[in-house]
Formats: sequence, structure tokens, C-alpha cells
Amino acid sequence: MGYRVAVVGATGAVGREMLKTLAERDFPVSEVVALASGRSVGQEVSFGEKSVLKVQALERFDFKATELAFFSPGAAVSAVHAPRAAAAGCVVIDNTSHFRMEHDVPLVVPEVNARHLKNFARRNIISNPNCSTIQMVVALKPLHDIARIRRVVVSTYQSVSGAGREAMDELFNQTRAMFVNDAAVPEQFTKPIAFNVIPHIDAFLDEGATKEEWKMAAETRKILDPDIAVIATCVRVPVFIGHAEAVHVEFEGPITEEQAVEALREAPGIQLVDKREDGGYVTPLESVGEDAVYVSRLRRDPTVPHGLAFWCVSDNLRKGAALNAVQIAEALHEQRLVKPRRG
Ligand code: 11C
Repeated sequence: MGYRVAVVGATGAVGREMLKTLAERDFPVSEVVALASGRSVGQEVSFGEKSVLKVQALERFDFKATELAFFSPGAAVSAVHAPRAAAAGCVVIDNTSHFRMEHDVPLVVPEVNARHLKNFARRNIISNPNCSTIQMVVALKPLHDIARIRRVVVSTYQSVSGAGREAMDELFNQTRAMFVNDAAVPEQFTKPIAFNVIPHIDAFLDEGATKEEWKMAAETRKILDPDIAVIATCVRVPVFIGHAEAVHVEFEGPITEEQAVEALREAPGIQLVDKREDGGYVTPLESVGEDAVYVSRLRRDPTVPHGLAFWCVSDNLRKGAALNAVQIAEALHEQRLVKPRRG
């Protein structure tokens, strides 16, 4: 017996990764339906090695007989169709930013706050956090358990896949254009992304931060602890997949490097790769297709009384999106918060 599952936004970079992850992890499904809007309807997408699914129209789809839906279209599409699916009795795991900060919608990273899942039933919607938040809170949680975190200063190095498939094409085309002396006008980004870095992800807010930077702070507080102060600078870099972050953490009390190493080694979802020698750290390229959040370059921050600094890297399409969503579904299943319908 398994669940009837829908993947919304099935032709996007995250949608495809969700189908791949569901198949790889043998999530118990009886049927998988691929949904999207517009030109994507009628296209084919793979589910596992053997199945090909024809994409159906989201607008006309009746969610009544579907028990779980993974949403990864734009936030505006989720705003309309996630509540429609939830009202039909389908449990929605939404990867967009639309519902994340609503008080009755759990925002969950299973390694950190699986306990928040039990509150999903009022809305039937669970939000998947932003990719850059997910990898950071997975790494922060075991440290917060030792010595409470007071403040985090983080700079991100985010791959273009965070902005979708067209953004990946833009990096590819601009890179090629440079070599053949051609001009490729930026469309997805405000400035050329090939051979460049851009300190701007998502919209600017009134106080000068971008929405991506605001999300890292607000989501960390909702997931981990409302008292943690976070200041982020989010930067797009010419990397296809894999986000990296330089994280500086100030604690309320003492924490030694040894304690941190031990906690990170034992924490779920983390791989500590930190040899303090040439190449003894993980880069985004090495994280592609992997489940882990990699932590490297762990060291004391001598500029504050109790501080640590580290580097963390993860596949933003996988733990940053698809894998985290599927882990939420697995946790719902394990905790018997959802059950497959009979018949
Ligand atoms: C990026 N982190 O790299 C973004 C993508 O709120 O889910 C995910 C945006 C979000 O552009």
C-alpha cells in the first residue's frame, strides 16, 4: 500500500529532483502524478529509471484522491493551488516562500524541528524552508544544543540553480558567449553572472536587505530559536548547483572546538570534512547529488568571547529543496500523521 502523490511544478529543476528523490528513497507510493501549468502540460518527466509521466494541467486537477502533494511552482501559483489541494484533504508540502511565516503552517527541517510537524493539520500545509536556510540550520542545531547561539553572521555563495532552469541556461550561454566573443544580455540576473558574483538575491526590502537575506534570519528564528539574531549577505556565484556559506556564530556561553567537532560528527544530516590541509574541505561541485550538509573549516572566532566560524556546503536542489520535502513526508508517515487511504 502506498500514497497517491502529486508533484506540482514537475518540469522545474526542483520538481524533477523531487521525482528523482521520491523514486530513489522508495517512498511508499501507489501512484505519482506530475502537474504543471502552461507550456509544460503534455511534456514528459522521469520518475525513477523506468517510469515516464505525462505532465497534467494543475488548474484542472482535482486533489480529492491525492494524499500528499509536493509543490514547487512559483509562490503565486502555490498561493492559489496549495490551499485548494489542502481543502480537498491533500497534505501539501510547499517549497515556495508563500506560507512559511504563517503561524499555523509548520516550517520544518526534520533534523532540527520534526516536532513542529504535529501542528500541520489546521491548514494541511507544511512549508519547506529556503535552501540557504536549510543547510545553515542543520549545521547550527547541534552547536545550539551545546551553548545557546546569540548571533549569526553569514555570507552565502549561492548557485544559479536556486533561481531555476532558465538561470542555469543563462550561466551556460554567457560563459560560452565569452569564449566565442559573442554578447549574451542578462535576463534572469541584473548583471552578467559568468565570471562574476552578484550581491543580490530576490527583491530589495525597505531597509536595504534583500528578501533572501531577510528569509535566512526570519526562517532560522522560526525553525531553531526566536532569540537568535542573524545578519546575512546573500551572493549569487557562477556555480550551477551547490550553495556554500561562510558562517560566524556567537554563543552565549563557552564552547570548545572539540565539543563542536564531536557534536557535528554525531549530528544527523551532517558530514564533517575538515582536514586543515590543501583540499581538506568540501566545495559546491563535490556536494552535487549528495544528501549531506558538509561542514569544513571549523575554527574558533577570536573576535568575540564565545565564537566559532565554519564553512558549509550542500546541494541546494537536494537537501535544500527536494530531499528536505521528501524527508518531511517520511517523517509524517513514520509518525503516522498521514496514512495512505485504502481502496
Ligand atoms: C536562490 N534560495 O538561491 C533561492 C531559491 O525562497 O524558496 C529558493 C527561494 C525560496 O535563489
